[in-house]
Amino acid sequence: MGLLTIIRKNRMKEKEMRVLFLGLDNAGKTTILKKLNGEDVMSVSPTLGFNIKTFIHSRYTLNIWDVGGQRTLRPYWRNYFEQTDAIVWVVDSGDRLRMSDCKDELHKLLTEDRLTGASLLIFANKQDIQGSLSEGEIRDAIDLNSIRSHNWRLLPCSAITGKNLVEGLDWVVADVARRLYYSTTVVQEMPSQSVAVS
Ligand SMILES: Nc1nc2c(ncn2[C@@H]2O[C@H](COP(=O)(O)OP(=O)(O)OP(=O)(O)O)[C@@H](O)[C@H]2O)c(=O)[nH]1
Ligand SMILES: [Mg+2]
Repeated sequence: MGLLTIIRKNRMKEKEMRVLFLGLDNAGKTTILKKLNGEDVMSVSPTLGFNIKTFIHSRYTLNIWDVGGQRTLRPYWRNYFEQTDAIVWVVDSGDRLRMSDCKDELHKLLTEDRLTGASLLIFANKQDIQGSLSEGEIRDAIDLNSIRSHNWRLLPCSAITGKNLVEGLDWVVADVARRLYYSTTVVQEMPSQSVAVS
């Protein structure tokens, strides 16, 4: 059995994914995770460092890193990039004034080598607020159509009502699993290829 096949088999057994929640401060990252975890969403305060949450979702273990988004904390985001399988970029859809800042931070993030290949889910959060930007407006405002470097998906959501939060995790798990795990099956079914790469 080739070395690559052994490594892939071990990853399959672990079925772990590392997910990084990022976005400007006040976007709703911590509130989304609390809602997903069934916690009280009314007692959230700004994250000054990071929180780690572990979810079991569709038989995968998601290790989720929720990092504070205040401007002074953003230089520290890079400390969390290593081995990231997916980025969840959370947008405050009601914060029209900072949409340009949000776009710049996202596109800067996507140039990071260590995030190459990571799946990218964009949560257009706070859809429950009247007058918030729609899905299409967010797509344009943060220039999602120009992204070629990452497999991405945009979902409108609300951390307060819970709309689309589980659907977002479903997409993350499916996209990462397709890349990390399902391709393994193909390699294992084709012995000549696994011999070639070992
Ligand atoms: N109406 C509404 N308010 C929300 C929603 N999500 C979050 N909030 C509110 O937005 C504020 C900021 O939420 P947080 O979850 O602390 O935001 P964050 O992205 O973790 O912020 P940092 O930790 O500073 O990076 C809180 O007052 C939340 O109650 C939402 O979907 N709808
Ligand atoms: Mg937070």
